[in-house]
Amino acid sequence: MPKAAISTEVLKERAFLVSVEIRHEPGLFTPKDSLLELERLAETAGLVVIGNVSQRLTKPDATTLIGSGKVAELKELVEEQHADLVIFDEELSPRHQRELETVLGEGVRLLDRTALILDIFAQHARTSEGALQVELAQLEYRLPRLTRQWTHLARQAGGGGGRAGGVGGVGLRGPGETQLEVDRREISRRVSHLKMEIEKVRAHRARHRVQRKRTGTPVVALVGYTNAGKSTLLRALTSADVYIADQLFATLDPTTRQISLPDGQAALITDTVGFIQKLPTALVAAFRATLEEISEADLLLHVVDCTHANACEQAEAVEQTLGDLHMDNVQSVTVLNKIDGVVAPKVLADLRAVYPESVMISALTHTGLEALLSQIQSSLNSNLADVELLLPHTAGQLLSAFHQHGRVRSVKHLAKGVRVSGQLPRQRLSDFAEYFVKSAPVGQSLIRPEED
Ligand SMILES: Nc1nc2c(ncn2[C@@H]2O[C@H](COP(=O)(O)OP(=O)(O)OP(=O)(O)O)[C@@H](O)[C@H]2O)c(=O)[nH]1
Ligand SMILES: [Mg+2]
Repeated sequence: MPKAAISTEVLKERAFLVSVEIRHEPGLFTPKDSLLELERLAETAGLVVIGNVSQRLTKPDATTLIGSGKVAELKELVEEQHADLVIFDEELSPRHQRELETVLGEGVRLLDRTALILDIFAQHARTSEGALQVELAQLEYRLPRLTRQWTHLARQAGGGGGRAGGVGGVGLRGPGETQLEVDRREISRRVSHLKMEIEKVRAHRARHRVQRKRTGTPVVALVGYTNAGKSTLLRALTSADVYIADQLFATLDPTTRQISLPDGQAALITDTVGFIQKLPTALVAAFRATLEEISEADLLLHVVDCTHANACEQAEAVEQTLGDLHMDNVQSVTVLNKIDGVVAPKVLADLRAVYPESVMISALTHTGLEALLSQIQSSLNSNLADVELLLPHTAGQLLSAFHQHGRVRSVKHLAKGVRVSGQLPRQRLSDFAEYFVKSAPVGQSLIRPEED
């Protein structure tokens, strides 16, 4: 029905994009590639992109970011092309936001990349946990940017679904300064409430993880750039009915399923939110409850879409985000996905040079999955060291940590302490160094065990 298709397109809001390049602060992506990504983000949010402008600067303008001449040009273009929104690829400070809104006038809404991503998150959050986290991130982002002109993209666009999509209901479009003050107080109260709720979810998840760890089942987490194929890989390995889509940030909430490794051992595999360049770490950290699933994993599978022209930059952005979140000490296997697609030989060669140990697969056609499972098994096994400890009775938390991070083989309660044998991940050995009975480097076994 072409008629219906045309009318939906007409109903879509029209977005004009602005790319800013600061000469001495080169990003991971070229401004052009970053702009292409912003266009995909805008489309994912349900907008139609009608044009763009770029600005190259030595340093950002304190008032309008792009300078008054460029702002005038932008205003003209926006009026000419009847844009409903202007979206900047760079983060706008609260001051930039205020000044630019004043110049652009009431009929045009102004967003930056972060606000756009938050809107997509709000549309895609499907669980109450996801919705809570998105709402908190949105409010924290908006609080310093609260202005009279502010309106919510999803609400304007006529829906935006989900509980988080409805957070505009706190009365952000106040008529004047007094109303703004009321709104600010209300939002601060809501932020405190959300933090408390998220803390409850986090504690619940932590308890659940401890229980899971007690069974000794290792956890493998899928990480990677958005749209890399993480959910497709989870489905290929477990037949889980997860949502897969050729759009950015299709997955927001973690899903965990069990897999069987070639030696019969079971492992749990978790799919979660993807990463993207230029996303402020503070914002990623708002997904704390979700991200803890990754930080507590025994192994990360870093999924890379090797058909993407920016595959190397995307992989680098993921590594950087993992570093910022202090998760780079968890061992990881790089998985080059989509090898059934058109892979540029140079991109593949570059990726292989950086990640020589990578495994090549196609999650779609199930190519290379057996090799991947063997790699998961050997990585999990090689990372564990056999240990025997004598923990003093006072070191209850170390015993819990052993249960949580390692595999406990036996526990014996003796007069002098608790004798535990099992396996620990190598990166955690130093936490227990004082109490080694076996497998400790000479001289480190400070407590001599009582004969059993
Ligand atoms: N050709 C090809 N396409 C794939 C492959 N794996 C995934 N895709 C496609 O890539 C797109 C994204 O897949 P998802 O599994 O949703 O990606 P994701 O990493 O979970 O993405 P987000 O949840 O949005 O971060 C979908 O259109 C998939 O069909 C593959 O091996 N080959
Ligand atoms: Mg996904």
